[in-house]
Amino acid sequence: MGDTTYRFSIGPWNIGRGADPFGPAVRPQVSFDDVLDAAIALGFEGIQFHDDDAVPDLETLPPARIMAEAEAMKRKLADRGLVPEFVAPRLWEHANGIDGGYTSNDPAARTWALERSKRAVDVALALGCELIVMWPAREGTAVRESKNPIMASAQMLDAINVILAASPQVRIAIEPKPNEPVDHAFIPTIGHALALGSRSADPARVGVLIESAHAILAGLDPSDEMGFALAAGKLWSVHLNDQNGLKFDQDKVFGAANLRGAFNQVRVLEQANYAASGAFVGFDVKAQRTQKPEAATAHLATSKAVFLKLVEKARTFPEKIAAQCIANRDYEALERTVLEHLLGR
Ligand code: 3MF
Ligand code: MG
Repeated sequence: MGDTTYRFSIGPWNIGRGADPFGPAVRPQVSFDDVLDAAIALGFEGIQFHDDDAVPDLETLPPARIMAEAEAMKRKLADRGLVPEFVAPRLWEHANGIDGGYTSNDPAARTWALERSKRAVDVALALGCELIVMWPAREGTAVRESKNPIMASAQMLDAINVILAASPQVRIAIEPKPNEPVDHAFIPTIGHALALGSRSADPARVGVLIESAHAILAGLDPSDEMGFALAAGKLWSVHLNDQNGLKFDQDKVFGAANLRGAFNQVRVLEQANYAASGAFVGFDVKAQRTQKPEAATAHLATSKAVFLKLVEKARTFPEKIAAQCIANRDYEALERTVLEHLLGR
């Protein structure tokens, strides 16, 4: 079992304004500097960026300005003792990415997506960070016949290779999600992501970021998805959160829907000594819409507190008793051992 200390990270989108598809924002915008202050206050060391979180308006700025702003952001983090964890090209909010980026049916949009991704690499390197997160948000279909999945898979592979070619330093963590905003996404699971990475120009530089809720939405167990990636040495970041079954992406507090499922995610991270790898633990959690502005970071504090409690639960798990149960093929006894341990008998 691991005995090292975890490093935690957040993204500015985790302190949101409470907008949902049925109603507008209900809280004032929290400035980026206030996000950094909140990160420090909550004990989060890593900052996750979309490319345009690091350099707002990067679509309209000349390359030299983009670099200057990214370098200024690097200094801003360093001054506060923070580090950049990753940069994700945000293709899904721009008008050009309306039908996806890399797999858009519009060739001009595909070119734009590749160019924007190369720019995200420049931003990452100027920030002093080498990890690019690829969340293929709109790379998929609402109308199944609208795209050719064979071609789309080749386009996703090309995109990975373009990013790898942009710099020998850069590594890619693919963050798969099976649906939302699209109906069917082209890289729905960790298996798809790792298979695609293994066919890339440099498989050693392609890994994954696992979001708990995304695995649940795919009908999979997040801890098994993590185990699969860990066994391959490919789990380079996590977005821990929770999800109440097959609904819209809820981004609930870690452990809020399934505490035992959360325990098993922490346990597999402990079993692999994830903390010692230096990779971050991020929480892709959303403040509830009802949350008042002054308490709009409570979901992050709770997620971290639950995580640390579950680390204790993993480290004090009665391994010998569990091993006996397994040796006796007495899984009912194992079930009870687990439940009693979690309940704090
Ligand atoms: C998707 C992600 C993010 C953000 C998303 C929110 C890297 O699960 O993790 O992108 O959550 O962009 O808008
Ligand atoms: Mg996420």
